[in-house]
Formats: sequence, structure tokens, C-alpha cells
Amino acid sequence: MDSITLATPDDWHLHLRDGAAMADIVDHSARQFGRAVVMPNLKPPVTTTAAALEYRGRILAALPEGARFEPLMALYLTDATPAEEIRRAAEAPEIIGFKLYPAGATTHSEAGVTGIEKIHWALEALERHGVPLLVHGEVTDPDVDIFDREARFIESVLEPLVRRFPALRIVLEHVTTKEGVEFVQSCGPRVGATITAHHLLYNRNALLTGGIRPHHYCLPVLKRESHRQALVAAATSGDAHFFLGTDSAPHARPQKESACGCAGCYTALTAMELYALAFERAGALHMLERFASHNGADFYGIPRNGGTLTLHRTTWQVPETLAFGPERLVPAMAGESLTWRASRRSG
Ligand code: OTD
Ligand code: ZN
Ligand code: ZN
Repeated sequence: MDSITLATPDDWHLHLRDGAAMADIVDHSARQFGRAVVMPNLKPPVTTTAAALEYRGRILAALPEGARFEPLMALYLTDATPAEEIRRAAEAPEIIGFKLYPAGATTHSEAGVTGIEKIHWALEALERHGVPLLVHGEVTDPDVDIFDREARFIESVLEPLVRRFPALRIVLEHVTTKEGVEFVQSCGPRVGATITAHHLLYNRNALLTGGIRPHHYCLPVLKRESHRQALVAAATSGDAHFFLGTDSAPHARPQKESACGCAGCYTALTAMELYALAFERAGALHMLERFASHNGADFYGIPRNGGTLTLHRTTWQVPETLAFGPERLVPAMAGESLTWRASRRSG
């Protein structure tokens, strides 16, 4: 097979940042994806519909002339999100859902939720208005081992939440464990999960092989091989619970290559190439379209994209660095060779 053509895919979990840095990277996503769920963890966080609509305007303004790309905005849930804000978000077609960050769980999550019981009324409002809840699924208790935080979150927070709010639509974002996969599979169609390319391609050895590898550091942290295999099996199975979300999260090179480096992998430049690599290794390229182009739209109840994206089989080298505002950005697999290359999508 020398090329594969898919219905235009979507990225259901993306960090675009803001300002000059965003302007340098937004087209990497727009070239490949028709739509993306844009995460609200800016500083300050995007907590209101008004702020999200302004941010959306800046994203659209940063696109190259003629590029079409639809940002689907997520709002940042806090202990103090007013009921009125949930109603406003529900009425705005540009807003796709609310993001739950347990306070301190990941980059720029300080303003997140400090206890799930504090937002029960907000979850009721989301359920009532039919607005999805997107979840960063890790406990933040410093006594819990960092590799166990997702599994612990599922048993202590997510499972009770799914039971208590029987109509709430929930996405377990960037699932990284076998426990996460099995939990989502055990739920009905109102619970879904996104899977990143880096968690499909790497296990935790990638962090520490031959030296410490800051560009493989992300949250949730890479897990052991058995978990990676569970993610690959879920993504390539065609199961409608699972869909593409890159969690591409750029940080300038000095912030990554540091004594206390930031979490996040920049995968957007080569997103579909990386997913194609993971699916091909699993002998499942024919399942890529469901995962990348069908399941997410079906979960959110919005039409699948028109248009197509074609990947060609050709060997090429990923650039060492990219422009990122006043700094440089190191993309995933910098300097390495890839065997698929996506051309700009049509339609
Ligand atoms: N994980 N980095 C970031 C966000 C994600 O948890 C996430 O969604 C980021 O830099 O915004 C990361 O490692
Ligand atoms: Zn997250
Ligand atoms: Zn993220």
C-alpha cells in the first residue's frame, strides 16, 4: 500500500497556547484535522464562554489565508463555576464541553477542582443541559505513586461519578492504563476516551533509555509496556468508545530541557503520521479511519467531516526544531525518520 486516504480526521484533545507561539503552530493541526477540541489551560484559564469565544477568534485569526479549521472550545471548570456559565456554554454552539482538571494534576491546573464533591451541583447542571464533561483522570494525592494515579482516580472518583450522574456524557481524556481502557469498555456509549499517539508508541522506558529524555515527559506519565499494549488494542479494535486526541502540548525548548522540565509532547506536526505508525505496527491500518475520523464525531453527536486526508508512504526526516514565538520547539521524533507523510487535507 503506497497511500491511505481517510475521511478528514479530528483531534479531540489539543493544546494550542496563545499569541505568537500559537500563530507558529496552529497550521500544523489545521493541515491534518478538520476540527479540534482546544484545551482551556491558558494562564489565566479559559473559564467563561465569553473568554472562550475571544480565544476562538484569536485562533481563527492566526490561521493562514484560506485555511479552514474549526476550534471546538472547552471551558475550564473550577470550584466556583457559576450555574449561569453552564447555561451560557450550553447555548453556544462553539463550546463543546467543560474540562475537569483536578487541582495540581497537570500543566496550568492550579485553578482546577479541589474536590469532586464541591462541583456536584455543576455536574448536575452539565447533565441537565447535555454538556459533556472532559476529565483529566488522575488523583493528585502526593502519597499515591505517580504511575498509579490514573487507576486510583478511576476507582475513587470516576466510577462513583459515572454511577451518580447516569446521563452525563464523560470523556476520560488521554487514557494511559489498562484499568482505564477496561473501565471505559464497561460503560455504555455515553462514556468515551481519547488516546494520544505518544501513549500508543512509547512505554515508560522511553523516558530513561540511555539518559533522561525530557521530550518524552508528559502527564499522565508514560506507563509500562502492558498498558501501552492495552491502549493499542483499544484504539485498533474499532470500539466506538475510543477516539483520537493528540494531547499535543508544546513547551519551548528551555522549559523542556531543564532541571525541572515541563510536561507535554509536541506531536501535532506529525500527528497522523505517528498514529499511522502505531496502527501499522499493530497490523491495523484499516482501523485508523474509525478511530481518527468517525468515533469522536459520533460520540459528540456531530456530523463526520467531509473531505479527505491522504498519507503517502515515503521516508522523511522530522525537523530538529520548529519556530515557537521567540523560542524554539522540539517536535516528537525530532531528527528521526518517519515512513508515512500526510499531505494537506482537502475539504
Ligand atoms: N499533559 N502537558 C499539558 C497538558 C496535558 O494533561 C494534559 O492534558 C500542557 O502542557 O498543557 C501534559 O503533559
Ligand atoms: Zn490532561
Ligand atoms: Zn491535554
